Amino acid sequence: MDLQTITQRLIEGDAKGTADGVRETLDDGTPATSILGDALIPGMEKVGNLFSEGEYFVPELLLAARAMSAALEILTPKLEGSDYKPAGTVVMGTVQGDMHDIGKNLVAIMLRGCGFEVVDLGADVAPQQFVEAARDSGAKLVGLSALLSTTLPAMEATVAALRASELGEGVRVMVGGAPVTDEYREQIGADGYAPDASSAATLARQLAGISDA
Ligand code: B1M
Repeated sequence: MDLQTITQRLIEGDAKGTADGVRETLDDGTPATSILGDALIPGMEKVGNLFSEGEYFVPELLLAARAMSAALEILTPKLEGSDYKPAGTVVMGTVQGDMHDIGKNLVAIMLRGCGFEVVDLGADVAPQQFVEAARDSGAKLVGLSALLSTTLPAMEATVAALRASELGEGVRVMVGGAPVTDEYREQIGADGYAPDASSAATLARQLAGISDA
């Protein structure tokens, strides 16, 4: 099956068709990273554009998100299959007020794939929950995701809560998500920004002091 057919099924919110297409394409020998980057992510981008243009509404977004989750369930073991050495623990979550978790889940998959243990707090996570999870797990790295411009202040509040806690500067904070920029990262005092899941994995290794050289 060609990748455009998978993209089309995702845009139509056809979870079973998307999952069947992913399975078939993997069996044909297409790499999981290509199915993700060349079929699924462009599909979600198109869904976002249709929503912005008033062609799609929340139910269509939900159907597409469900199809994406079905596809990721199949792709996850392939994306995680890598032989990096253990790299430490990362606490991950989408910030308070924000329910978008697909991008955050992808970042978590990539981090696990390059050897991190990930404590995934899910979506709509309060600043204090990040602080407690970092303290309890001993993580030296915290990853914050935000997809709404209205939840960027919650990202800033989370960085502030981590800095004000006993963890202080001892924990490194990485941020990402569609409305986040490196300029914003600097403004809120986070340590690193990554625009996508694969650069998030590279950044995490840098922040954890692991050289890929
Ligand atoms: Co909503 N939504 N949504 N939505 N949604 C967006 C984000 C939006 C851009 C759509 C649009 O208008 N074009 C818009 C935000 C506008 C803005 O704030 N600027 C929007 C809106 C407005 C809303 C609601 C307010 C709609 C409403 O109710 N009227 C509502 C808010 C609910 C809430 O959160 N409180 C809402 C709801 C939803 C659904 C629940 C229906 C669903 C989410 C389901 C889910 O996640 N389980 C949904 C979806 C699916 C989307 C779009 C279509 C797709 C998001 C997605 O999954 N993208 C989105 C439009 C778009 O993004 N094009 C949209 C695919 C994913 C792989 O990409 O998440 O960007 P992304 O993650 C990337 C990078 O950003 C990066 O790596 C990832 C992988 O490469 N990254 C990181 C992400 N986190 C990172 C962390 C890192 C590093 C990199 O380090 C820690």
